Amino acid sequence: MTQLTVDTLKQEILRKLISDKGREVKEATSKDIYYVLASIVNEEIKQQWFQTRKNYRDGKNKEVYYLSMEFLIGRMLASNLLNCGMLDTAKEALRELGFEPEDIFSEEHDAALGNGGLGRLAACFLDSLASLNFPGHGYGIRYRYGLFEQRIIHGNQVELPDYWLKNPYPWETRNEEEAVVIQFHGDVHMFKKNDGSLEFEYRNTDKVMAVPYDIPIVGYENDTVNTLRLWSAEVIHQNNGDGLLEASKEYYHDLDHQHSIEQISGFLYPDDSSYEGKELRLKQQYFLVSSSIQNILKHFKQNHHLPLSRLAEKVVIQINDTHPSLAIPELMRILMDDEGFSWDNAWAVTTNVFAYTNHTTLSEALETWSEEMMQNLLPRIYMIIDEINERFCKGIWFDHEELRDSISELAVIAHGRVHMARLAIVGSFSVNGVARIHTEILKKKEMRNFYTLYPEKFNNKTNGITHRRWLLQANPKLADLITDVIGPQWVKRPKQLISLLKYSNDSALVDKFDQVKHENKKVLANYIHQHLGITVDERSIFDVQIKRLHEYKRQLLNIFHVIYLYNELKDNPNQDITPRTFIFGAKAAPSYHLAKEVIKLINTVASIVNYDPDVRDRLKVIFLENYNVSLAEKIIPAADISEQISTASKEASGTGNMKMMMNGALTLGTMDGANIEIHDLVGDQNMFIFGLTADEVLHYYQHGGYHARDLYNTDDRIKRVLDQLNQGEFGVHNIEFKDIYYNILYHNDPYFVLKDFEPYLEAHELIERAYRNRNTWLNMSVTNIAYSGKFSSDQTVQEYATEIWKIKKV
Ligand code: T68
Repeated sequence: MTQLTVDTLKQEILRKLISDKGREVKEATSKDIYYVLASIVNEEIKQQWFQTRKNYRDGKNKEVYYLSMEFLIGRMLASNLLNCGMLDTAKEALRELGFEPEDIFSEEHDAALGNGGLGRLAACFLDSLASLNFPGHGYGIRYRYGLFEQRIIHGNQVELPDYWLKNPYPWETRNEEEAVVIQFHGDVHMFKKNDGSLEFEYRNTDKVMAVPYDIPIVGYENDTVNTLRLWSAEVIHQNNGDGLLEASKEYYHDLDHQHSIEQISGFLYPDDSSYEGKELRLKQQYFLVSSSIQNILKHFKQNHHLPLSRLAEKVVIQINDTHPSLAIPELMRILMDDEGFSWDNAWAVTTNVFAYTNHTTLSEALETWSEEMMQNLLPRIYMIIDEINERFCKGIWFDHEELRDSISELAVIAHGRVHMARLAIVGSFSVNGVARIHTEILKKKEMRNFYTLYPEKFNNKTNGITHRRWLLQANPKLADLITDVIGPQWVKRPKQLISLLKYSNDSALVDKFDQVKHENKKVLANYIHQHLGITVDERSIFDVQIKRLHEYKRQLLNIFHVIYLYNELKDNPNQDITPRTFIFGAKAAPSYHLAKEVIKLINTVASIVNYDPDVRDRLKVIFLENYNVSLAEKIIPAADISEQISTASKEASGTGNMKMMMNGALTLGTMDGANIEIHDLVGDQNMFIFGLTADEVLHYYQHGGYHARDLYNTDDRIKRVLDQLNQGEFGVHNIEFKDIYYNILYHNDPYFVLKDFEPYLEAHELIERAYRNRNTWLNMSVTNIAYSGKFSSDQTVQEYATEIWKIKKV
């Protein structure tokens, strides 16, 4: 990219302020500056974007397409500046013009087109693909409303619509000439052709236009700019004047029709790990895959002068969870009905193109659709799935006698439902989990029959995060310090962070790490003060749990411990404890009652603890509302403790654990997900592991759980906390938290909160002791940073590229 200096950039900003906004700098708002700077960056990007597309058009490369219902990209200005090599220059220029860079960056509304880990992973992967010069692109949906905005009102979560497109979004380009038509409903007619083959015709379908909006994905200082293509649903307008009179009679009907079509890309479903069988969601899924597959095939034909039978030589499609798995029958449909392939030839192509990533073993998240709904909405797709199922079941019956009894657990269609994970496994050449333990559970438990059938398909790809956004951009002070100590090579090769180990005992040096952490904590403390009016002690331990609210993630265990600490302080007001600040950020799915109760509990505890004079600032509870990517960027650099306390076996991987480790926080966690792989690297001495193992949890489940009530009856600390909830001590009118109380005692504590309570307390005591020994603590912290390079998504994407996608760098 062209190298602008601070002065030339300033001049360019001033010039554009006048030409675009008609303003001088002294009249300019932060928003003006934001748009002007974004437009300068766009000019830098456009040339490289064009060049990258041109390179890909020469047809030499195999390309990967990442299909995902979610891309949680957050804000793009700082990240694009960073990747263009302009971030420091831009910050300096802004300051010289009298603006705080952070104020300018925060003019951008987060693009919250995702719920949590799965969507953020997709965004990190795009960043890594571009930064490693891989030809790889994302396909998703341009939801008009992203994930809801969360407000906390009297302690309760209230959801507001996230109309993120209120102001123009400077990173997108509408690309009408690439629009495609998607068909729903209708009837399928079958004809026999002269050669005996079948022809299919669709009649009376409802047609929808999919219009792509393209967002550039800028690689880090390498001139590669890939594309994230987001589809928007629109009405197909007929502007030819014919029948205008007729049409005007249908005015209201037409508006209604338009509304229902636009709803397809209207909003993101806010459930991160439970699934509701809503027809609109199924429409969204088919809308995404049909537009993407049509587009991929069009480009294949344009760029590669090869027959479609050789598609897999140039195209690989990764499907992010089962949500886009209708891409499999969609490709079959196009190959057979439009391109004249036989079933066998179409199947041979399809099963060499798709690879599927599983992100969860939670049963409530497994997608199944009613056969009836599928048949009505997508009649031809349903026929194809039915045929896939028939052939698959026959294959088992004849070739795998040992699995005959399990056929109903394997069948793609069983008991009136279409099982999307089964479809994805059968139709893909690769099935991967997202952390070692997760893949093992898939193989041994959740998908064991499929593993018997297709052992060669199964593989692990442990998740990763982009160190560019989560360290360089979010924590520039730490990044600079690291570069001072070990030189700049780690930026391109994050595994070189390991050289920090040599310095982890150098007390003068670790002091500097301490200073950086302290400054970051101050920044967060200011933010907390500004937003909640609460003063927190920046020398206290910042103990952070930020993630979606879910029972299995056990925010409840965390807040129970806080209540316990509070009780201790009330009993013993002069106790000498290390001050603690417990920081939470979490959205609950709007219909998830218990999760919302936990949010209310955290806020209620906060409202009591934070104002109790007995506590004297030794304990603070902070719930930061509207947790999203840009808030994460503020919190993570300031974390001392990273709470990763899911019920073992439940968290497929986790990625917040990696982000906080990379920023020097110590993990307090169960042996679950990627915590285990963090533990492999840093060992017991550099993290705080507690609680049941996955094997123990699974064993309990097999034997009907454990006796939660016994613990309640025998452990006074537990009894006291639970009774406080039941008796309304943390609520009003005695009724407040009975649901939580009942769920634990009457549903037998399904997530083992009480069972892990004591070990969790003990781990916290170890933390308190460790924090008092500053040098040991800092040594642990630097050790964590040193080993965190393994969790760069560059590493993960490299593994996908060589082991699954078989693609090469351009
Ligand atoms: C997460 N899954 C996993 N799902 O829970 C987490 N689900 O352990 C893992 O690290 C992460 O994926 C990345 O692999 C999700 O985030 C969803 O958001 C989701 C959304 C819609 C429907 C189901």
